[in-house]
Formats: sequence, structure tokens, C-alpha cells
Amino acid sequence: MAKKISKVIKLQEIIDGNDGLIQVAEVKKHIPFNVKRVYFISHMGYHSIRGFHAHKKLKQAIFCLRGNFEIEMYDGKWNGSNVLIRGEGILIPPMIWHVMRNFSDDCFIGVFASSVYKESDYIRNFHDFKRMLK
Ligand code: T46
Repeated sequence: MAKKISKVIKLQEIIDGNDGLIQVAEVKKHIPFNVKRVYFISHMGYHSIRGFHAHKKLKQAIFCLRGNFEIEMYDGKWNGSNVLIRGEGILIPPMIWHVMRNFSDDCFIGVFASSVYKESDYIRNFHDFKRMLK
């Protein structure tokens, strides 16, 4: 079986009776880098595909805050897929091709990133990515 690039991590969840849910991510405890950017992804359709790229230097922690979705990662070989449900996340180190799909209708994703947005950090072509891995 392929060695997993990153294991599933869990947010701290505080279920506050009938008054709601608190989901907590702390740097060092849940996220092993300093966070420079936070963004949220929502309103996907079941057939949406996101990701489909790698980053040269960016580190990210991707959390499913509501619903569920599937993520696949490639670091020279495909490492199987992880279905993330509410409260679960995964760390994406640099130079990992990742693809996110099969989003539930209510899926809501929160991403913590180690850098501000830089298009120059993206590798969006899979053949270029495979060449750069060598
Ligand atoms: C990743 C996965 C998990 C910005 O202008 N600023 C931003 O901070 C972001 C995240 C995106 N954008 C623009 C860039 C593109 O024109 O929004 C457009 C779509 O971005 P992207 O192709 O990166 O979207 P995703 O959902 O495929 O990827 C995002 C992250 O960008 C990416 O780093 O790993 O989520």
C-alpha cells in the first residue's frame, strides 16, 4: 500500500448544546506553520473539481468545516484518496499535486496557508510538475 503523504488531522470541536458548534484550529497544535492567509471555499456543485495543481513553496492545511469532499494527492505516485468529513483536515506540503472533488451540497472548506496569494507559486500543468519532481 502507498505511504500516505499526510494523515488526516482533526479540529477541536466544541458542541455548545443547542446553541451551535465551535471549530478550533491553533497554530502548532493543528497547523505546523505560521498562517499568513485564510480563505474559504463554498458553493461547489457535485461535479466541481478544484485544486488540480501543486505549489512550489506554499504549505496549506485544508479543513472540511461542513459536509464532505474527497481529496487525492500525488508526489510521484498517487496516494489513494481521503474523504474528509466535518472537522477533519489534511496538511498539503509543497510539491504535492492535489485534486478535490465529490463535494457534498453543503460542503464548506476552510484553508490556512503559509503565504499570501502568489500565482507564481502555482504549478498548474501536470507534465511540468512531473518534470520538476525529477
Ligand atoms: C489550493 C486549493 C486547496 C486569489 O486571487 N486569491 C486566493 O487567495 C485564492 C485561493 C485564489 N485566488 C484566485 C486565483 C484564481 O484565479 O481565484 C481563482 C481560483 O483559484 P485556484 O485555482 O487556486 O482555486 P482552487 O480552489 O482550485 O485552489 C485553492 C487554492 O488556491 C490552492 O492553493 O491548494 O484551494
